[in-house]
Order: sequence, then structure tokens, then C-alpha cells
Amino acid sequence: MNDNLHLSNLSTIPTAPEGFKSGFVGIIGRPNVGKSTLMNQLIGQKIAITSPISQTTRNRLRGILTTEKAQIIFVDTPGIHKPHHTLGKIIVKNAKTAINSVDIILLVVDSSVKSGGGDRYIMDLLKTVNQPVILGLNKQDQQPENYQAIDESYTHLIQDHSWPVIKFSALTGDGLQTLQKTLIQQLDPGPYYYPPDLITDQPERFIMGELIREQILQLTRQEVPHSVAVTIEKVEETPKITKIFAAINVERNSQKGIIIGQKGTMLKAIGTAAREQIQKLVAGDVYLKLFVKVESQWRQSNLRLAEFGYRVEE
Ligand SMILES: Nc1nc2c(ncn2[C@@H]2O[C@H](COP(=O)(O)OP(=O)(O)OP(=O)(O)O)[C@@H](O)[C@H]2O)c(=O)[nH]1
Ligand SMILES: [Mg+2]
Repeated sequence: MNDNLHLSNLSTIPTAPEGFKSGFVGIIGRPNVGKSTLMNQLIGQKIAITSPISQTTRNRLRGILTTEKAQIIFVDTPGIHKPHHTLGKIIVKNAKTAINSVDIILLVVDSSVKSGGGDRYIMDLLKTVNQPVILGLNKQDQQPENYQAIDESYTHLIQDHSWPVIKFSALTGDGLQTLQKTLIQQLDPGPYYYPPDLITDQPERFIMGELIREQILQLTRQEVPHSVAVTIEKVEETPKITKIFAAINVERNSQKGIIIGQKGTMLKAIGTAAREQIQKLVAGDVYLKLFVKVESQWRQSNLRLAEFGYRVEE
């Protein structure tokens, strides 16, 4: 198993040909607008987990798309929202930091509904940026018949700017060719930053933990998903199987009960579904052992947050 999602171990960074373009594109927006779904579609691989629950993404993630003409490094960010605990504050701070460290900002909105206060808050944050911004109207497949009023609300939102507006569906892939073309047009000439066959610089262990958390987001309700952090305790590799031991950390005993479920049925369902996903990731058989731990108020503890991989990024 490689540390990163290489297709080959021998990848090197070639010299870029004349006219090659490259750069970092930050995907930003409110929670749940489809940023992670978009990044996965654009690079053609599942790097980021997605779910119908807001605040799915907690870390900045890079997904790399290399074509003959360009290398685009997409930076998926956590949805920007008003934070209620230390975890939320770290998450939002990191998303804001990402805005300043990219070459192009792709502001994604949910165009199945009108623009709202959350979008305006992000517009405020973008007031001081110098980079080009593209507005992406996502979820076109879900636009209702009277979509004109919705589209107008977004035209109104960006009325002080002359940003390009691109419509697409991250779910179906419609419109993404145009988006890709526009992004490449806006990039400056530049080098390969990564080997052409690298899809992410995220360690495989991190993605394993996320794939387990994704199943918890999909299968449990109410406050449970937000109270969960998954840590990979041990990975043992044999020629035949990858053995993974992971802890699901929750804040309260009642949440532990929900995660385990009646006679362990919920934990079993989470494990089975996550194992299937991880098998795709490592392209081999996986044995997955899950434990549930109670770490009281971990979302408020700087020590636990750092231990679980949530830190303020520079
Ligand atoms: N119908 C439709 N649903 C979409 C589309 N894009 C994303 N979704 C759904 O919207 C939900 C949220 O998608 P995510 O990609 O997790 O959203 P996000 O912006 O990354 O959310 P956070 O990480 O919480 O900020 C999921 O249920 C997706 O399947 C789309 O183009 N059309
Ligand atoms: Mg996300």
C-alpha cells in the first residue's frame, strides 16, 4: 500500500512543456452546497466524503487533476458557517485560510434554492481578495420550473463584480467540461506541482478514517454525526489482506449506544459499508475492526482536537 493514492510508485515530476498551465483552485461555499461532490467528479476519484448532512468536510483536502495542457490542484474546504464550538472555529478558520492561499476561487452555491444570508457572509469575506473568482451554480439538475427567480438572486449577489458564472451539476457531471475549460483559461503558465498520476496528497490512513465517518453520517441521525471523530489506531498489511483497527470517538454514553445499536447491529452496518468503501481504496481485501470510545467534550478540547487531526492550518 502506498502512503498516497499513487497509481504507480515510480511517479516523478516531469518538466512542463511550453504553455503548460497550473495552479491551485479553492472550492469554497456554505455547507452542503456540493463542494466535495464537485471535487470528486472533477478529478474522477472519491477523495472527499460527502453526505446530506451539513458540515461533512472538516479538513482542507487536495485533489489533483492533470491533463495534457494543465495541472489543477483543487482545494476542497469545509463549508463556511457560524461556529458553535472549538472544532467549528478551527474548521472555519482553515477554510478562510484556504481562500488566501489559492490562485483561483471557485465559489459554489446551491442553485436549487435562492441565495441567502450564508452566501452574503461569504461575499463579505471575498471583498478583500485579489484572485479571480468564478461563481459556480451547482445542483442544476434540481432547479425547479421557476428557476429564473433563483438565478436572479445569485446575479444580484455578485452584482458588484464581473465574475464568470458557470452552471453545472456535480452529481451528474453536466457542465463540468465548461467549468474545467474556464478554470484552465484563467490559470497562469506554471510547472507540474505533483507527479501527473497523483490524485491526492492526502495519506491513505486519513481517507480510511473519513470513509468510516461517512458511513456514520449516512446511517445515524440528530447530533450523533457531528459528535464523531474516527481515528485509525493500527493498520497491518499481509500479502492477502489489510487489517485496520479504528476507534469511533463520541462525546457521550448515549451516543455510544446509538453507534453500537441493538445487539451491535448499527456498528455492524457501519463496519460492513465502510469496509466495502475501503476495499475500493486499497484495491484489495480488508478486515475492519471498529471500537467505540467516549471522549467527553472532545470538540472543545484543544488536546483531543489535535490528536484527532483537527488543527489550525497555516
Ligand atoms: N441533486 C444534486 N445533489 C447534489 C449535487 N451536488 C451535491 N449534491 C448533494 O448535496 C449533498 C451535499 O454534498 P457535499 O458534496 O457533501 O457538500 P459540501 O459542500 O462538501 O458540504 P460540507 O462538506 O458540509 O461543506 C449530498 O447529499 C450530495 O449528494 C448536485 O449537483 N445535484
Ligand atoms: Mg464537503
